[in-house]
Amino acid sequence: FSPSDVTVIFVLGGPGAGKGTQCANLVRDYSFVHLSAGDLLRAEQARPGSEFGELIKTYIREGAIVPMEVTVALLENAMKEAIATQGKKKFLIDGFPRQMDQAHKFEDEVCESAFTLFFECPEKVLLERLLKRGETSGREDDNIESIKKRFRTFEETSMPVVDYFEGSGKVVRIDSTSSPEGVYKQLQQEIKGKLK
Ligand code: UP5
Ligand code: MG
Repeated sequence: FSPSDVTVIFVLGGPGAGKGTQCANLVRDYSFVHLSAGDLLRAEQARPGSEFGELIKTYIREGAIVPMEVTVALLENAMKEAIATQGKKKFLIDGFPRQMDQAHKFEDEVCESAFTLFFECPEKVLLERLLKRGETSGREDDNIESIKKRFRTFEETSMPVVDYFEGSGKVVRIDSTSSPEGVYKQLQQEIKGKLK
């Protein structure tokens, strides 16, 4: 596909900030395709015969960032498939890019982002949410050891990506501490006028 044909919005925020929850709202009310890099990695990990299964599992449990070639290929394939099967061209790319080199690779080789939605929330709140979800999620990284590592990776490696886009005035910040409904109201206010 041609980069000029598609719109990409990056969705970033700490672990448990509500990226997936709010993307689901946007998909319901606007014509977006939601692609969560984490969900794509988990699906690839579970796919029988995947050569990356073990590697992905280890990285996710350690809260580390999977080598970007794997993630960018999964995202690009999913974009191509959505365009081919649904004719949709507006993408919410959730949980990516979470390292500077990924941001450059994606914007150089796939498509430049229109802007980044950034969900801000204190770690204390995130921890509560993730531990609660961990009771039922079955996610290998919803345990206290993995959560602490995810927080560190987010602060050290992913926040610089947010700062970078902030530098070019391309970040929409949303406080995601309140209820899911409250956050969504604020989100809709902030992006009014930004959506074609
Ligand atoms: N919840 C949501 N909003 C709430 C609110 N306002 N009030 C109260 N509760 C709220 O929400 C998390 C939980 O909180 C849910 O139970 C929800 O009901 C509740 P969710 O919407 O799932 O938050 P989200 O930000 O999507 O949290 P998630 O856990 O998915 O974030 P992560 O960034 O940690 O996970 P992700 O799946 O993106 O990545 C997982 C791992 O994959 C990474 O750690 C990494 O190892 C790997 N990865 C890569 O290597 N490369 C990538 O590019 C992407 C991922
Ligand atoms: Mg998520």
